[in-house]
Amino acid sequence: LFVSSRTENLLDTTTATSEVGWTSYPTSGWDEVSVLDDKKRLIRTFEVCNVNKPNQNNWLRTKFVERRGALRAHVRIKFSVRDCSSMRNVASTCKETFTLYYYEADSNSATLYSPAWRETPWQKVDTIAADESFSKVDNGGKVVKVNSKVRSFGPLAKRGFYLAFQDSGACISLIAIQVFFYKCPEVVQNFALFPTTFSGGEGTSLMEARGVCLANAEEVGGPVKLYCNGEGEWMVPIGRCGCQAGYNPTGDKSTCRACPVGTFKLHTGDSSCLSCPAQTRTTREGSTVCECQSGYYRAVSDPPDSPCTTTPSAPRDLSYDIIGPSILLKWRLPRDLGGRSDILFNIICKTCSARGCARCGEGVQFEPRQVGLEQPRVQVSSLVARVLYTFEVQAVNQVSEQSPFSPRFAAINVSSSHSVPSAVPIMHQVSRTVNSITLSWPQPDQPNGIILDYQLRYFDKSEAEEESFTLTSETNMATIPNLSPGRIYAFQVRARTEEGYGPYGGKMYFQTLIEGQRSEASHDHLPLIVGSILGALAFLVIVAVIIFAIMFKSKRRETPYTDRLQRYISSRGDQSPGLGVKYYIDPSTYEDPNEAIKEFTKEIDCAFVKIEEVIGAGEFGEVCRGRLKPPGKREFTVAIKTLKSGYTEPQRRGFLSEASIMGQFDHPNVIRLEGVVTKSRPVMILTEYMENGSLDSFLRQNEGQFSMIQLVGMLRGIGAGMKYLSDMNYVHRDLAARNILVNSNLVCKVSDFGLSRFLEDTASNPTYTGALGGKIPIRWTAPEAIQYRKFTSSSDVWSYGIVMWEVMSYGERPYWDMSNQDVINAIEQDYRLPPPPECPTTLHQLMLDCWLKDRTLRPKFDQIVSTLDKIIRNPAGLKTVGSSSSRPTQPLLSNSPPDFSTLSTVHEWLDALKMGRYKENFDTAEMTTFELVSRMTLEDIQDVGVMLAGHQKKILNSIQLMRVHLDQLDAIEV
Ligand code: ACK
Repeated sequence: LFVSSRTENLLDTTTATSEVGWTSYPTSGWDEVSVLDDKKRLIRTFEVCNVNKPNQNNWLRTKFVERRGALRAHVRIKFSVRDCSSMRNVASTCKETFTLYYYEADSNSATLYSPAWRETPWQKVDTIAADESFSKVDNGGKVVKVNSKVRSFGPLAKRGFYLAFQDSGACISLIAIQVFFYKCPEVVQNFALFPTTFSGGEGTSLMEARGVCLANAEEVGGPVKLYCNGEGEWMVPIGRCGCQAGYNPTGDKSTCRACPVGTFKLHTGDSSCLSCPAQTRTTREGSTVCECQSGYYRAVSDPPDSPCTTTPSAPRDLSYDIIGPSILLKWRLPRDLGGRSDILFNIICKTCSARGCARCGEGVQFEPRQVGLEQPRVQVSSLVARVLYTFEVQAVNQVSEQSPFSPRFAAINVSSSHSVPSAVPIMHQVSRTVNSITLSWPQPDQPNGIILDYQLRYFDKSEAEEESFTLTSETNMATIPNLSPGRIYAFQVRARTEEGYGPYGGKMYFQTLIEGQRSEASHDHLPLIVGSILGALAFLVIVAVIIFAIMFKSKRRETPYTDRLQRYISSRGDQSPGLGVKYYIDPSTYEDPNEAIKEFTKEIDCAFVKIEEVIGAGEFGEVCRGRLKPPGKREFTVAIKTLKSGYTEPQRRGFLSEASIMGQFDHPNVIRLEGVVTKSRPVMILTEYMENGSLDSFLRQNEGQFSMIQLVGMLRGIGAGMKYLSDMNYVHRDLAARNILVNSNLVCKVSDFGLSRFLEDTASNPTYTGALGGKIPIRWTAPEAIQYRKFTSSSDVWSYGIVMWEVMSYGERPYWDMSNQDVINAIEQDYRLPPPPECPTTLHQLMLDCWLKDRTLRPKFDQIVSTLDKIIRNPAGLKTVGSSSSRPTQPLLSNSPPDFSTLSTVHEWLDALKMGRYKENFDTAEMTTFELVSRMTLEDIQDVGVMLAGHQKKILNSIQLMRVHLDQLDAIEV
């Protein structure tokens, strides 16, 4: 604290050591006299005593007094006056008062004549009378009664002033004159420093002083002020400063000290640093939050000062009861809930044989549901007879998504004995009229007995599902009468045997004819399905996309038409990642794009946003780093994309559509939208800030710096983000390392939802084909997307493979300096990028899988993520490194089909197909010659234990080539 005087002298006669030298007029008036004061010190006084002469007008003027910033001056006068009545021979005009004046001037310019010795140019302060006059004269000395009076005047504006004392016939002695002013001294109060402030020009003035927060303190609730009153006293404190988050106030409220390691402070204010909560730590002083210890996490909804938690351990005591045709799985809560109470359970159903396990089809039904179970039990029905099922019960909580490990689970085998028929896989429309539809369907794959009849369930798509009707048919065809014209109906069918009903198949949608249309019949099922659905398609796309956020997803095997159909076949949700599936909605389907912005983004008041620094250039304007301080929340750093001024309306829409897309996503590996500023200029998009910028340049700057596990961790993150986006039905179209951002924890997030925003599915909208040509990033794009704009999650998988290659080569340019045309030609001839130096074989194999020409054979993002998880769990597999191929020795790898003329054994053939892992399976099944292998069907391939659909197709395709090769040999022999 600073201590300093509240007053400052401008003039003081008591300190004068020689003649004070003031001007008196006329010379017969005031006189400067030296006397001894009561302490026997020599002091200078001014005296006048012309009491016996009338018409006195004696002036005494001080020297020029510099104002020195004072706005109001105070004069303390010590003086004595003699009592007129005590003196003999005094004129009747004897006075006992004098008058004080001041005169402001910008320089010391007074002369003997100016300012004039009369009242007018001067400002009168007061007529001053003694409280006590004196009369006695004692032993030649005077018994002097000293009066002390203070008078003040202002406001002052010029450089200085003179004072004048006017006597009109009194006997006065001015013993001491002091001129001073008041000021409030510099002070520290509530963590703010207030500067020295002079009192105001009026006695009642309050002078405002703005406080400046001390180091590591900041204003709480507006500007910080104090007021200085007329007597140099601070009063009326307004606002205050408080120690910033991460800083602790000292007891005297004068400093803010960084919180020591192991403690944190979340908010600005007077609270103290607190010890880190359980399972958290800080590594530096001044922390605002404690980070989670490794293996522990905070869910998005957890407050930042909460303890960190972990994933639950496995459920306990998993068992089952048989209840009629179903089973009831039950278990006990895990021993360790990870420190949370939000536990849920997911069921994974597999059918296992000696050769391996596969996921159950969608026929198996779970009640109340398969994922996100709150209670430790689930009823499972529609199990197929004599099949060994394995049920895994996973325990998950809100932090499971953040853990790199798969959830822990308990497993149990159940062998089903009852035998309801399996689900009816598909329905075909045979014909339709304005008020009826005729449908047919195949038998279930596993009838498990004699089918007695089928039950058909249907309802008007625009009405509630509960309003459904049923109809029974003894054949696998039925005509549904009494429908309304031009309406879309949902249909499902199930088969019944003596054991009961099987499960319903997926919903399929068909439309009755519109009045006036000719009735249709069809004889060819395949074109019929496409044809009849197409009529409803346009309408359904709009209905399905815009009205229903809940969309449909099918796990059916791909056939040429399921690609389109599967959007209308509802899923039972058995593969969904969380509770219920949410699909991305293309903002361009909104008639008014501003509606999409309103729906998916949060408007931020630009007063909460501070732009700090430009960090790059975006497509529509600058990209900046800045700070966002939402009301009542702590300030944090954000990235700000701005829209440059002078934009057109389509540019504004294009710019903001990225926000409408991003705003629909919520995943730790997808860049998070904080909000948009559209109500003021510049228009801005605010996203979370990623300290390390884009992945490609980050890797180039840190070449060779990361461990293999760190690199795989980055790939896992990108894969998880893409799995989320593909589950949302979002196709990115521009996945590349330059569009991945990296934060300070090395977490990679998918960003840049720009390129795809104007595009519809171009397969159904060929108008875009030409227009887009120049925009395709050739090196990252799958061949079918380059050739005929077939952009799908599978083409994103191709790009993901290129990103893997970029990561493993620390940001090398894919295909180096080859021209785009050379790249297209090389890919067409089945050449692929070789493994980057030191790249483990498993990772390069995964890249090659992503670059399979047939997109249906490429892995899905969930498979990519689980493959990388396996690698992370067992990093020993990363040790195998193939011949590292730097560019000059081996430009590109050939991935062309094996040439049978150079292959002599089934083992060599499997190796050439990169399916060597199945050698033992083929040996066990005694498939040891090309003759035998060439006769294998899909079922045979499944029977030898090839369970992955991609591998089955790869082998089957090659077997077809093998047949051609063998036929040619036969021909030659003939
Ligand atoms: O490689 P960079 O530093 O990272 O340069 C680009 C630049 O802006 C133009 O896009 C950077 N950038 C974009 N979004 C973000 C973000 N959310 N956080 C940090 N940097 C970003 C990018």
